[in-house]
Amino acid sequence: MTRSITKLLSLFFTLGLMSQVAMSQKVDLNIRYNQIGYATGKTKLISINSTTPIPNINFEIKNSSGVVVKSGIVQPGKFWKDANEYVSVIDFSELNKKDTYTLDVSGIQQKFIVSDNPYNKLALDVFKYYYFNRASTEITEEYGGKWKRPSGLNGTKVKIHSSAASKERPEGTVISVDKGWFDAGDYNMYVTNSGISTYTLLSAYENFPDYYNKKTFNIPESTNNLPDILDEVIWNLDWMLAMQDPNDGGVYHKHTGLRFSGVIMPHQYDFDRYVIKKSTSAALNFAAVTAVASRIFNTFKTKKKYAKRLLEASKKAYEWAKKHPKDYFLNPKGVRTGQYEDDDLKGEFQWAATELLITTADTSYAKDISVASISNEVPWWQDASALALYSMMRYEKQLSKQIDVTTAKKSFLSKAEELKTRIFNSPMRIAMNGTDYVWGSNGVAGNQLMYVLKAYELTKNKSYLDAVVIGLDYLLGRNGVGVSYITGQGSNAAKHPHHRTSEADTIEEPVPGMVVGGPQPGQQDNCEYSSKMPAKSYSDTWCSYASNEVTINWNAPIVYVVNALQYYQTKK
Ligand code: 9MR
Ligand code: 9MR
Repeated sequence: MTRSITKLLSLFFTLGLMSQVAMSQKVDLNIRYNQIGYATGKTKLISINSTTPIPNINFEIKNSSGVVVKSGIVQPGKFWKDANEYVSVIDFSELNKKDTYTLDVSGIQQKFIVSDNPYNKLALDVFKYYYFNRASTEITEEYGGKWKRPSGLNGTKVKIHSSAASKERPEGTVISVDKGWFDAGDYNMYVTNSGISTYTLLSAYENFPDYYNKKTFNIPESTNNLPDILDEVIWNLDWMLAMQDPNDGGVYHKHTGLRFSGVIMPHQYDFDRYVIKKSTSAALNFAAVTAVASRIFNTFKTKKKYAKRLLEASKKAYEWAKKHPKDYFLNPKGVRTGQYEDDDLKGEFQWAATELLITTADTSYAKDISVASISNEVPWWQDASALALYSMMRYEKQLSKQIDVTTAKKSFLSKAEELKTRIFNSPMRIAMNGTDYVWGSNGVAGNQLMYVLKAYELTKNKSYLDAVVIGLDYLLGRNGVGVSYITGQGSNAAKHPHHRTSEADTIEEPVPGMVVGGPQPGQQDNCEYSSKMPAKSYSDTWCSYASNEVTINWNAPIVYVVNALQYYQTKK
């Protein structure tokens, strides 16, 4: 090397250093991390996010005694288009001593936790959400702590709405429709959304019976001889059963007032309540869930009768749907509560037929199944298709003579692989991407993780489990806004969910364990947001029902995933 080049290089180097110092002072750096803590023995990531390219700067991690246990250079970030941010990821997987550590990046510090089982409280709280949202019962201090409240929405005097009138049940007929979980921040109940939510909890039990047989969640039924998760599900199943018209097997789409109530506690609710219009979507969701429930309860001596009743109800609802394949729901005039509309029910037909085939072994249901036509997209309330694939994978052997499980497996694994690849390779190391930021995007995030977890259950390929562990960080703070999207979990968790009870009670903290809707650029509520970017379009305000409501369907996959992670983490 000639002298002049050396000189030139050293000049560049000095200038480079100077500009680095200048930049690190200007650059806004945000540390995004999992606020409940990282599990020993698992991959651990923190992201450094910035609106401008990230310069090469030093970082160090100290343990609780102040000893530096890791240091290095924050790599130049990759661009994350959904947030319009640059992201640099620090991988500290090798730190496996449980402790509280401090990360220091250019003078910005953040404490974080590594522990053997970070999932314990989270697993309990996300499940308990269902108990807190029970209708027709008091929440007592013993089970609800400071969120105790009087009973509300006792459903013994519900009217048949004009849209639901029949010869046997004319308009205004009073029926009893008790129990159930409130759908969300509102006090209404919808069979379609109960479909995927209740299935997900049942599926959690079906796939992890050893874990749930021993797991208590401190609910009023905890001392009986059924696993708590099934007791909780019964609370909603009893309501679903009441939503079926015994005369023809059709299922009312929803049980609501005519409009949304004000910000009140359940016991203050005083609108008239109705069952509204039967729909094909309600019948199919109902048929699928009751078929799954029937085969599970049939394994308990004390629940055989219940199992039989569920199966009969399931078959009747399915027959009704076949006779009324296109009774799509839209709000009748004068009804302004949630709609849960769906005019493409191919997936729901396949799902219901699959569950009935598994439960009854009656091959006539196999004739209604065409595996190649089942979409493998991540499921949500409007497209349950992949739930059929999940159940096919669970009963792969039993079904192999009746349907094309090989195709189902290929399709299922190809989607799981795609999601896993996104988690490992995207700038932010998450599965969320582009159009995933919809109303309820955190429900998408949860269902993506559940999908990948199911691939682990099927294949026992550890990379799927690793991906789920990393991906869960997203909901707990390693995301576009640095907020933990689950109430009560982490130092900067959502505090003002669109949840009537939490807003109307006089308790400062919201009910814990609720997954809020999450960022989405639609901003249909016209509230104040600090960004329009899809991954940052989130407002932690009561006002924001489009990004900060909670529902049974967004919590369910998180119940599934977190309890499964706890199972694998503590399994000997
Ligand atoms: O509170 C309602 C919430 O539970 C629903 O999910 C949401 C969308 O249907 O609607 C909310 O109610 C809002 C209504 O639609 C418009 N006026 C403001 C209401 C919230 O305060
Ligand atoms: O989760 C639903 C979302 O996919 C829709 O875009 C949105 C508007 O139709 O409605 C959401 O469901 C709400 C339901 O209608 C009423 N209860 C609260 C639900 C969550 O916001």
